[in-house]
Amino acid sequence: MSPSELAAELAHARRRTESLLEPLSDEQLTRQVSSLQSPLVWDLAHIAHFEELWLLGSSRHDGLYDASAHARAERGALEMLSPVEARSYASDVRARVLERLPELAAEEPLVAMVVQHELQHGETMTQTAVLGGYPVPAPGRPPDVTASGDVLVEAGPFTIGSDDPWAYDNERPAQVVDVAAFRIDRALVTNAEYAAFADDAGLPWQHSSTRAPVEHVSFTDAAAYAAWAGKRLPTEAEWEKAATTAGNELEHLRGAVWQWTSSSFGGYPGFTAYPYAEYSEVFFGDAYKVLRGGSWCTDPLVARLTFRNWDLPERRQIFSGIRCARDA
Ligand code: AVJ
Ligand code: FE
Repeated sequence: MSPSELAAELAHARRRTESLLEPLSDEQLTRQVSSLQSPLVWDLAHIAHFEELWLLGSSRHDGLYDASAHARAERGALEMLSPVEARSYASDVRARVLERLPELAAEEPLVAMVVQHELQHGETMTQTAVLGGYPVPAPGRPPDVTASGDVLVEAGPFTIGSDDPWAYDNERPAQVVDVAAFRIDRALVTNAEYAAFADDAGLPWQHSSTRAPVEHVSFTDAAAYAAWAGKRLPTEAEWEKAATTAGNELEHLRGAVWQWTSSSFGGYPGFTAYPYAEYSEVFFGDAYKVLRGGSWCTDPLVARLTFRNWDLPERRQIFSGIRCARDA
């Protein structure tokens, strides 16, 4: 991408951040609404800190806005920049980045990471807004399910991952993998379907919008639902193969809810951390489960078919739902 195209992507990410935060009061920006989420003003200054660190070479706020230095639950007690200070920090960093863009264009993956980092925090901040009962960006909920039935994906090789400059380290290197035949549902699981399972399992579950995809389910809930329905969750290789070879037959691949897979988060063979191990590598192992697709508030620039999201199996604050699969 040219410097001006990169500038446009940076501006797009900033507009999303600003439109999300603009309707909120200083009190809403500084309050910690959940131990799972940072105060919104921490996210804002952290976005600026990340951009300063990776695109300008060092950060004036080392430590305070380093995600690995402070657990989310503790961030409400930190001595943070105020909303007005955080906004001016972010715009000051951005102005200096724009001056350096002609040189930075040679390091497109770094700029791509910074743009996508801001967009991903936009989704994290939207989770916070939902938990806090604050105004959230449109559409505010996933679109209704209309599809039914499933699709057979024949056995055979396909290319998983991506070597695109915008792909994260955890998507690289693209490689051919073999996948046995399987079937995958065309539709996401609806609230009505999930309610029948919850009723049987004695789980508390209430939702008025029966045709909407179920949202805010944990991995554990999703796997239990799939087993109850006589199905299973897809592996992430199955999900990506279905998405890239039969994607037009699957409803709401992205733009509705993230879809849990049965896969743990790990590096593909040949993985190398870029630009730092704390982005992906420290989360590799059995603890984290992979989600694929994208939600109603995931920016299309992030919601690539190769993009890998991850969270702990008990987490429900994310916009997560279910698409089932089964053996062919
Ligand atoms: C990819 C959503 C799991 O929020 O921990 C934000 C994204 N990484 N800042 C996360 C991220 C660094 C990441 N997820
Ligand atoms: Fe971050």
